Amino acid sequence: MIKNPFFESAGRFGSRRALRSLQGDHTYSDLLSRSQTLASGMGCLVDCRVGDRIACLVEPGLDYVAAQWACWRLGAIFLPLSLSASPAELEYALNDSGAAAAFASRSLAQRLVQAAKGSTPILATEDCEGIHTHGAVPHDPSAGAMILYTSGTTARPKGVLTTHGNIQAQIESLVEAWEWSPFDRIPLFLPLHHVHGIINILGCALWTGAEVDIMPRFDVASVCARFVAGEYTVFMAVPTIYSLLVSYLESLPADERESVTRAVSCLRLMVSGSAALPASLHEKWSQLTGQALLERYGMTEMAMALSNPLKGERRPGSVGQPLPGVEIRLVSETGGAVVGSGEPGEIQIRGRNVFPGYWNKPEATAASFSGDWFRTGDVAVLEDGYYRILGRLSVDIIKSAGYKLSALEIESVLLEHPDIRECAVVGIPDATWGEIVAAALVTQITDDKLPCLEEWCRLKMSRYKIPRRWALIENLPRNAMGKVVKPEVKNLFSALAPNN
Ligand code: MCA
Ligand code: AMP
Repeated sequence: MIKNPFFESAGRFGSRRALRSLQGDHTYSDLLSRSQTLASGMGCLVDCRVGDRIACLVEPGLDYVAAQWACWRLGAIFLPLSLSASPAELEYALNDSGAAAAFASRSLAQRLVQAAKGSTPILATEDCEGIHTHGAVPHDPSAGAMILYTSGTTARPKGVLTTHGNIQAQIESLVEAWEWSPFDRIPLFLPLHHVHGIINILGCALWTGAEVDIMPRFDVASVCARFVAGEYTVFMAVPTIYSLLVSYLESLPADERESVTRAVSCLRLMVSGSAALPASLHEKWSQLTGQALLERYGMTEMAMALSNPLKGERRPGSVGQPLPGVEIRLVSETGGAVVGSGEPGEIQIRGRNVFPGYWNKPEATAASFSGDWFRTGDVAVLEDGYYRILGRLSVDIIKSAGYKLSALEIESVLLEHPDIRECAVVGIPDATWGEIVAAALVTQITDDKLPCLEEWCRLKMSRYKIPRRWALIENLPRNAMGKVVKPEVKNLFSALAPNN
């Protein structure tokens, strides 16, 4: 019987340390046995069938990995929920995925109970100590493995389904390109409901027998202290984090700064991705640390597609070349023809890394493919053998702190507020956050009541989606067809003083 490659390699790495976390250190054998226990417990508590979706709201650490592997042992689809999701967002994910059950750390279970409103059984991972021996499910590369929710050009997020075969292709491509080894040690502070944390960091590390230092959140001072202690060989983060690191380093006395930058210069690889890395930040980081950041480009629907080389020129402002196993073409936005070097076109991707479709959304799936090519909605140009991202086809997609946000989704939530008549949400450029969410409102809410509106937003959406800038206006700028002119909305914010 074919076994999941994760369990096979974990078996080989046995007593090597896999995770370090606030809960202690855990070996690969610990991961295997805890995932076996959770699978037994889950199998005991719910009648789980192959292909069932199991939602998990679990803090980063042993139980997160064990829950992922337990789902796979049962043949279920792992659905990691966001720790920062609002009750409404959790409810949407449970309902849209039709989750058979949801597992949570005991401290988080109450959030799920509220969100599920009795329609999904909620179980605490701590209660999964069952003795039920589930039948071993053969590993099927074409079977669903994971669903991640992504915000896009629709008002509601879509579930991106990936198969075991996709995950294997995504990880093997990165392990080869970036030469992962069992001697690598990497910190993990990114959220574990997105590909960057799940595949690029946790997945690649555990696939190769490396060590992951799990932190509950990004804390710039602790990360720098660990650099100095020589704890890492590899580092991966979003551009916002490099920007926060630069500000922190610049605030340190010269001798302390020097000890951090010297330590950073010893890492074998530092990667940036999830959003555009400004060339100025790339250059600043090189000046400070001597490290040339490796920028890569990816998307939830296919994980990583393009990367600057491990060996060779890492060009600031560019995302490099296709990763192993990934095919790419650029297609003209107007004529639909494949364009050549030097001409801009939509990035389209083909390969075993590309997902089969959105969960239960055949129309959205059909619209996102052209034959077997996945249409990313991002526009790029090929220059001297390197791809450079120019922007996105949709003005309604915002990238803030590495999170992909949908302006339409935020607008539809704001419109649920009884005092908001009309609204338009845009992303405005920001040196630290990439873009900041800004909302123009036609409303009777006054400036002094904006903190109450922000409180209301917290119940409805993740903190990272809440607008940071507000413009209270009489009418939204519209064209002759009555459509809101988003570039004009953006301009409103350059004319206004910041609210906070
Ligand atoms: C936080 N703040 C913000 C934002 N977020 N301000 C503007 N815009 C924002 N988006 C402010 C808060 O108001 C607060 O300010 C201060 O920053 C600290 O907030 P906090 O929530 O504590 O921030 P944090 O926890 O330090 O988070 C920053 C972060 C986080 C670590 C950069 O946003 C993060 O983990 N981002 C990465 C997301 C990610 O992994 N994306 C990958 C998905 P004040 O103190 O004044 O109140 S994309 C993907 O997976 C694809 C496949 C790919 O290509 O990788
Ligand atoms: P997500 O769906 O959250 O996985 O975000 C994917 C999107 O992030 C892509 O479609 C791009 O718009 C953006 N992205 C990822 N990496 C980069 C990068 N290096 N440069 C510019 N945009 C990026």
